[in-house]
Amino acid sequence: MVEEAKKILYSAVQPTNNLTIGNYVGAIRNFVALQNDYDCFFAIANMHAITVRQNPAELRQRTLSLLALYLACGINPEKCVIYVQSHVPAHAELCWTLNTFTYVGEMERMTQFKDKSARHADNINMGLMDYPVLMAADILLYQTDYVPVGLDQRQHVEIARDIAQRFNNVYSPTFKVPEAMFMKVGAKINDLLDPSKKMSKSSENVNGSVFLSDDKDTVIRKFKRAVTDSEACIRYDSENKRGVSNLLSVYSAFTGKSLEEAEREFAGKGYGDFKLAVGEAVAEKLAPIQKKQAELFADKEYLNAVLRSGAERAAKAANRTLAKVYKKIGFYQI
Ligand code: AQP
Repeated sequence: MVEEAKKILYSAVQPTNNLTIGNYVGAIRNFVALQNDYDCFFAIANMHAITVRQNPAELRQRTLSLLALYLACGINPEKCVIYVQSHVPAHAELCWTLNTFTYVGEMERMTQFKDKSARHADNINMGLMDYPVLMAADILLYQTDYVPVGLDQRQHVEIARDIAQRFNNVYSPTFKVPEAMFMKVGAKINDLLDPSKKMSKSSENVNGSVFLSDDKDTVIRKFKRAVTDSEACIRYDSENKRGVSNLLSVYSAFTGKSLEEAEREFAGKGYGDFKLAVGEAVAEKLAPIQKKQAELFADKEYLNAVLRSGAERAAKAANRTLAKVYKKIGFYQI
């Protein structure tokens, strides 16, 4: 019997700031869960990272630290291709080509561009605006079927689909048209102090975000301070009880219990006990990851070997697509 080829999955995380439990729940833990069923490419998106000014030494260090985190969380480099975006030049090359299939007006309307332009008003650079096109290049290079991301990235996957379809219509089918993949629980973890906005690495108030590097006391202190409401009832209602619903999502994501199970567990209990239980569940899960990440981070030789092999495997797949594109658009080849 001929074995059916696995579908292709692509995702990336930027090595910027300190990663939050939002990045873990919305992205990384899903990578681990999906790696057995798909052919996976997981990138460390350092080219996206420089759309906001970075300290070079920190960017280098965070690149390796994110790799160590991927591995510590359980992403297996034997099963998945793990690599650094700038190690595969095809990303920049395809991005340039796709720029000519993207309209300025579309990019100006992107929520993340508007948001980051407001936050970095002194550096509204072309890269910030072009971010979605580079992301389209990332995804389309690998003939990706699914892109597991948090809900904040929905618009960017949509634009990648539009660009792919536009190119395919002008020439002939060249790119697979990808689909975003969102998890039922945790596709958007919100800020603990302002649950109307997503938990972000770059939040102004660090107490609203729980970082993957936070120690147990810090995690528990942050959850204790989380904003709830005055109803004193632990039930999921993301419209009217944003704070409590957000905490239930975190609890569910970190314990594997469903939202209903979590509601039943805390029925009749006070917010104080609830917040403490959420904090403890998160801290318990983070401790072994932090330990493993520190061990891996110390082994540069191993990390470099993973990246060398990842870059080679990624480039092979990416260059196949790029060659097709260059042929179709009429670039003379020797
Ligand atoms: N709060 C979140 N809930 C669920 N998923 C989330 N993701 C991010 N925040 C949440 C998902 O994590 C992946 C990587 O995202 P990223 O590297 O773009 O990081 P970010 O946290 O979105 O970055 P910020 O906050 O905008 O910080 P800076 O300023 O450092 O770039 C994606 O799949 C994302 O959906």
